[in-house]
Amino acid sequence: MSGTPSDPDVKTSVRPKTKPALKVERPKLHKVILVNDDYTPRDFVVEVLKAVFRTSEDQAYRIMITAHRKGVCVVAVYTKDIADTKATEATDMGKAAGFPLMFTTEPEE
Ligand code: TYC
Repeated sequence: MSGTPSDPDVKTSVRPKTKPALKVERPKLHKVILVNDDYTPRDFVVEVLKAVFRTSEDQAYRIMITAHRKGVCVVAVYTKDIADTKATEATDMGKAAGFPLMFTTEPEE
């Protein structure tokens, strides 16, 4: 049939494989790190983790107890803006309640 794919006169076009003008780079991810202290109640840490990082109760407890035992625990990774915003928001929740709870950020390797 004329003009159909089976018509030997209709050639399938081949797109030239050219390099993109700019490399598309993945944004570097930043870790949010929970730091242990001697004063913030465990339950409060768990509530902050659930509220700011949207973790389950179980996951929040595991993160809290890891920081409690080892000194620090990676909570999650995000692009830099989101990691910094969440670390500040979570640290401020501790401050507002009178606790020295601290979250920091650092770039992933
Ligand atoms: N160490 C605190 C306590 O015994 C609990 C705690 C855990 C605080 C983790 C901060 O990042 C933290 N009450």
